[in-house]
Amino acid sequence: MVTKLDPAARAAALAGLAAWRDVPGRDAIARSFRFADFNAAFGFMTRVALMAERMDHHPEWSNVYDRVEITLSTHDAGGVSARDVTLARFIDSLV
Ligand code: H2B
Repeated sequence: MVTKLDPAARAAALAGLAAWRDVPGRDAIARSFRFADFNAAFGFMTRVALMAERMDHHPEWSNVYDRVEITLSTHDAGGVSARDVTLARFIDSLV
C-alpha cells in the first residue's frame, strides 16, 4: 500500500527537485521540458516510459512536437508519494 507523503517529507523531497512545481488545486507535481525537436522529445519520453513500466508507476503527460509536459501524482494514494519522487529524480537524470 503506497501512501502519500506527509507535508514535511513532501517539502524535503521537493527541495531536491527544484525544477518541479506544485500543481494548483491538486496534490501533484509538474515539470515542462523543451527539446531540440520531436525526435529528442520522443526519445526522452521513451526512456521515461520504460522506467514507468518497470516501476508500475506512470506519468500524466502530453507532447507537442519538441515540448513535453509531465505531471506526477500517485492515483492510488491521492497525492504525491515516494514513487513520484523516485520517478521525478529519474526524469531529471535524463536531462
Ligand atoms: N501510476 C500512478 N501515477 N499512480 C498510480 O497509483 C498507479 C500508476 N497505479 N500506475 C498503478 C499503475 C496501478 O494502477 C497498477 C494496478 O499497479
